[in-house]
Amino acid sequence: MQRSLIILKPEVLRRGLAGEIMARFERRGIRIDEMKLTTLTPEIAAHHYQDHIGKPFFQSLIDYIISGPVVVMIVSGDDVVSIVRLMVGSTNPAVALPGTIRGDYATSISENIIHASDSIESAAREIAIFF
Ligand code: 3AN
Repeated sequence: MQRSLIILKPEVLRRGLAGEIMARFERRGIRIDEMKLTTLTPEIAAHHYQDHIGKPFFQSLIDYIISGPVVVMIVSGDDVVSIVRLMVGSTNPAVALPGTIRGDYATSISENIIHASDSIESAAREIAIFF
């Protein structure tokens, strides 16, 4: 049984899409183990996105993720890391396939609606930051 960390980014709550997106995971049979509504501090956001420190989009990434409340979830299930990544779709919504969350709800790479851990190791690191 694997675990993954999902963040529904600020526009999800601004646009009222949280229930719709969570329902996709529930319908797929993915279990939500923990969930909280929170507003990230710049420090927590930078810790979470530590791999992107120094990249040109780093500051806008932080400014965006702290711009409003987010929903943070731990989900679990067999192969949940890769299943969730496939459901989320490509980082760049311009090439995310219809039927994926980014392909259905996002158009902008800098505001691409959702974060999901990209490996079992990242999931463990990220879960320790938020829970
Ligand atoms: P993913 O979220 O698909 O794992 P990462 O980890 O490469 O993608 O990037 C983390 C976040 O940084 C993305 N969700 C996106 O918001 C932002 N990002 C990534 N690449 C770019 C880019 N070229 N320009 C602007 N923002 C970006």
